[in-house]
Amino acid sequence: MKGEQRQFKRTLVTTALPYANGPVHIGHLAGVYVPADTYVRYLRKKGEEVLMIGGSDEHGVPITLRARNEGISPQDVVDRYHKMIRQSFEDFGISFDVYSRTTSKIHYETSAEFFLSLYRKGEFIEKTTEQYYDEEAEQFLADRYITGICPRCGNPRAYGDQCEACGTSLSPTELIDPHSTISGSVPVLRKTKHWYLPLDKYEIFLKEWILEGHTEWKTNVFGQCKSWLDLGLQPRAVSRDLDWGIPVPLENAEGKVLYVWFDAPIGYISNTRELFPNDWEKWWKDEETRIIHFIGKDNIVFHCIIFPVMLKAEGSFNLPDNVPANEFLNLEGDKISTSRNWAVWLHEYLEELPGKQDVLRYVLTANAPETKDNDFTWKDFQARNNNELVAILGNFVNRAVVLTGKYFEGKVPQGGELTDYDKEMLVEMAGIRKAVEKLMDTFHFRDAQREAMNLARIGNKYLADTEPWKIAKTDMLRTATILNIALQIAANLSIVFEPFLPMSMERLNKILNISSFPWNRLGAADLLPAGHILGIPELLFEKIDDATIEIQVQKLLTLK
Ligand code: B3M
Ligand code: ZN
Repeated sequence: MKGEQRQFKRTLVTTALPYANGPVHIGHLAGVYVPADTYVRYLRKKGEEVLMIGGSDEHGVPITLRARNEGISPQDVVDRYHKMIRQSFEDFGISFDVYSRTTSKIHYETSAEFFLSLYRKGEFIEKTTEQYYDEEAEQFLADRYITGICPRCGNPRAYGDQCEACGTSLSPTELIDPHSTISGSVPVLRKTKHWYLPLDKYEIFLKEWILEGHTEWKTNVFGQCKSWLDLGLQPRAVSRDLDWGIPVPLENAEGKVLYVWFDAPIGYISNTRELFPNDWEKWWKDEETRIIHFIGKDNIVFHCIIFPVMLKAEGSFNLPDNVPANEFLNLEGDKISTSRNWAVWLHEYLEELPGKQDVLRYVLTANAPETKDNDFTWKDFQARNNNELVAILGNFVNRAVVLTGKYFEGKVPQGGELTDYDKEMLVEMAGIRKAVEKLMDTFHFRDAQREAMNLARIGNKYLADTEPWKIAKTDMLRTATILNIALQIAANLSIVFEPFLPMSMERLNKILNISSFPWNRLGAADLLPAGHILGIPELLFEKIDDATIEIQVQKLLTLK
């Protein structure tokens, strides 16, 4: 499929499954869930068949680490955070069709079946290697459970997989003077058998599929894939010696579980199955379905290389059509970090700035790390709220509705003849649909939202230029024409902003006394018929003052 655009009948959107080892923060929203939700709402509004899959990733070492630190079971940890994460997403209007979890029964079954299907095809290599074992705790040690001195920089607390001081990725045997974090003892090397997925066998296929077949992928994604492929791929273990995870479904595999990155992407499939037990396959196997994975940049290799190899090896699944991964969002100039508590947590945001979900959605899209890392600052948050949402969008809509109340008793007036300026205005409005679609279809949500705001900006300028409050003194027909146009613009804004600001646009629809229009009406100058009675005017957004922002800034400063 080189170069040509394929036509698809339906779209499956998956969103990275967050680890249930902590709550979610603005970095999660900005990188994955806001763009995915915006995209899905846009497709739904266009009347397309689309499914949005989410869920919590409940396996892996970070969860067992937290459980150990808190003296509770891994199940307790994931129960707590799964609930919290799901609630935060719901609060921010992330409109999953299913949000499930990787400890579900159907996920255990689906993952085991998937593993067995590859196993029976002879896709795995079985290999015995030496790994660190804690003789006191009587268990093999995951890389994160081993600390020692970094061979590069001498940091005494480097982990078996990475030194966080100098950023080097390590393997546990490189650590000087290694210790187990479980018992503190010095680990010994012991033989252990694991199953490996031979990624190298798929190198030629991957090169053709990505480097030739998907040149349209975002450059940050394409570039990362290319450098992995240029370096050459090695077989990867898909099992671990751990007591938390999905047991390897084979005889003589006691104490072995599937590697979290093997089972987690299968979670997308399990959750589709959970939603449509009988009809799930059309979302994964029908060639008229396209799959889009929304993820952050640290997950690119898993979604563009490893999971596709798993799907390809299994043989009956579609491969992703696109993986619009984002870069990272920083906070006030520093990397967001769960362990240092350097984050804006969604549940805290909602407590402290109640009702302002759409403001955050707006700011995160306006500042989305689409092509490079970006920074969230509270000052910018305030400025975008006050200068854009309040001063442009909210102000325009309010003026149009209030003036109509004042001069035409809240009824859409019948306009008269159009001036050249009116006509120009309407032509500009008619052009917005194509412009926004082009950006949305290529995952440029930041520019798409800017284009939407531009319509409000044009509307404001139109009112400022035509000054209906002055004209009303002498020419009611001209006033009617101007306000009719302004109200049509307001109704158009409710369409174009709905994917971005769903809660506020629901309120705008109430103010305009309309139910939401389908996407293909965007650009029309006859959305509101003359005589239509508007609802009660109300401010869409309110100013955020310096004191409110100062509280947030101070809260972060105490963490420094
Ligand atoms: N839980 C990693 C992460 O949250 C991982 C994503 C899984 S997606 C299948 O970054
Ligand atoms: Zn180091």
